[in-house]
Order: sequence, then C-alpha cells, then structure tokens
Amino acid sequence: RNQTGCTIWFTGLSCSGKTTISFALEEYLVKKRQISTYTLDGDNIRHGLNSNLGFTPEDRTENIRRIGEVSKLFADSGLVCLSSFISPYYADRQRVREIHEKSKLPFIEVYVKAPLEVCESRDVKGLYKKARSGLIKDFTAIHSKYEEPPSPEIVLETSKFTIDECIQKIIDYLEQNELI
Ligand code: GGZ
Repeated sequence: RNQTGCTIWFTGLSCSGKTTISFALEEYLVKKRQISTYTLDGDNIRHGLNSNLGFTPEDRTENIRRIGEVSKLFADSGLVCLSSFISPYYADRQRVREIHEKSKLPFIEVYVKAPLEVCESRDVKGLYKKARSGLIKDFTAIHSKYEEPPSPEIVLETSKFTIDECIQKIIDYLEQNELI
C-alpha cells in the first residue's frame, strides 16, 4: 500500500493515558493493518533531541516546536506519526497544526481527557506526589497551566471508556477520513 502519512497528536495531563492509548493504537495499526507507524514521546525525545530542555514555559514551547517539525517529517515520509506530549499550550499546538497544514499533511489532535484527581490517583511514576511535596516545580496542573483544546478532532475520556473503546474511536475517525 502506498501510504499517505499523517500525525496523530495526543495532548493531555501526565497520567491521562496518552502513552497507553498511543501504544495500543500502534499495535493495532502495525499488527492488524500492516500500517507503518513511528512513535514520538518523552522517552525518545526528552533524552535525545530535546535533552537541553526543561519544563519552563519557554522550554515547553521549544520542545513542542521541535517535535512538531519532526512529526511533520515523519508524516511526510508516509508514516502514521504518533506523538504523545502534554503540549499544554494552545498556541504551540496550533503552530504544529499549521506546520502540517502548510505541507498538506493531515493533523489529528486527540485530547486525552481525564480529571486531575484521576490522573493524580494513577500517579504511575510518583511525580504528582513529588510535585505536591515541592520536590518537582512547574508541574503541569499543579503549578503550571494546561490549556484544554477547544476543538480537537477527537476527545477520549479515559476514566469513562476502556482502552479498546478509545482506540476504536480513533480508528473510526481514520477510516471515515480515508487515512487508513
Ligand atoms: C509535567 C513533567 C514535569 C513537569 C517531568 N511537568 O507522566 P510522564 O512524566 O511520563 O510525562 C510527563 C513528561 C512531560 O513531558 P512533555 O515533553 O510531554 O511535556 S510538555 O509537552 O509540557 O513539554 C512527566 C515528566 O515529563 N515530567 N517534569 N514539571 N511533566
């Protein structure tokens, strides 16, 4: 299949479920549909390309700007690029969207939505606890703002639906828009 690439951009709080959903979707696309994907997340970006950036507002903006450019390149290569970052600022996400639109590459913003209380109770890495006790500063939703996307392509409420239901919603969108 001569695949047209796109970027699926997951935004949401720490522990909202971005990585879990993106991995489940990747497994479905690769194994069930033989569609090539590439995942960008904190693990492969914040330790490499963006290892000089922290969590000040300026650094987050630069983090997202670079990731947006890289996502566009992967999408342009024909892959489904799965990018999972808190990406807390509306203007930064809009800029990534514009970068894609300029290159006529589809950009699908997925808001992975869960109440702070739920994210905090999951606390997979214990970072909320550290943020509450002051060991981590500038933590998103504790001392640093998260701007909800006003018009994302897809909203996934991870505290109300299963992972399979969430990825099905993305699959339906991709099929309806002839992206897969
Ligand atoms: C938010 C932080 C912070 C602060 C470290 N604020 O749950 P995680 O651990 O695995 O995901 C979070 C990740 C966020 O990095 P992003 O590149 O996605 O952020 S942004 O889009 O805002 O640039 C969390 C960890 O890094 N982490 N310190 N202060 N998350």
